[in-house]
Amino acid sequence: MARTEIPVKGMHCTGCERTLELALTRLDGVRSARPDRGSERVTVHYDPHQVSEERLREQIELCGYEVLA
Ligand SMILES: [Cu+2]
Repeated sequence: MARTEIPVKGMHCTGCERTLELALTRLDGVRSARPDRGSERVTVHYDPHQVSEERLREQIELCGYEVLA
């Protein structure tokens, strides 16, 4: 299991956080996703054999949020 903190711009409310949590945990291999709009980060625990960090970032962008760096 791997852990990453992805910097995300554009989360404005609990609805945004919920949207990203659901979109990420829908992916195979994602155990948990914890968006935090205060620190503008999403912490994800995932199995790198099942899903890549690149795929996690893509999923966030598909929801309309900007992934930084
Ligand atoms: Cu929102």
